[in-house]
Amino acid sequence: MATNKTFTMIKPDAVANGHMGAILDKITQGGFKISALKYTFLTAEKAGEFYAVHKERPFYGDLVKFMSSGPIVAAILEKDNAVEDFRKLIGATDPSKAEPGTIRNLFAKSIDANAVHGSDSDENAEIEGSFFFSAFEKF
Ligand code: 3AN
Repeated sequence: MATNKTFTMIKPDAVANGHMGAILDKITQGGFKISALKYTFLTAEKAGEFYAVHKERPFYGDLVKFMSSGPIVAAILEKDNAVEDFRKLIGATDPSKAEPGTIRNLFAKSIDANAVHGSDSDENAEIEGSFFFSAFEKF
């Protein structure tokens, strides 16, 4: 079976609430290999660029403000069927609708502060991973 990749961020709420280690553990226990990892920070400008696809949405301004409010963890993850399986592991965008045991069910408080990001397609996983990592940082 083909191995493929997805991209994730542990968002400022989850980092601030001390869930970084627990979330990385759920990711590795879920069968994902960590191909790249970085503890970093998005400026408002960089967050705006990352979420440019949502520019017209009413929550865009708040999303950019929130994503630049504190440090984040960025990672590229590898697994068969990575994009779909990771979205299953994190649960629905709105944590109140996320299945029990999913990362958002366990660690997220609201639809905007929802603990983690997960790419929605192979194509976006590649674009988002390359936004954060150079070829020398992917293993
Ligand atoms: P997901 O992260 O589950 O793929 P998207 O791509 O639809 O969700 O939305 C990107 C991010 O925008 C979400 N992770 C969430 O932080 C925020 N967001 C999405 N929908 C809303 C909403 N209705 N109100 C506030 N924030 C939202």
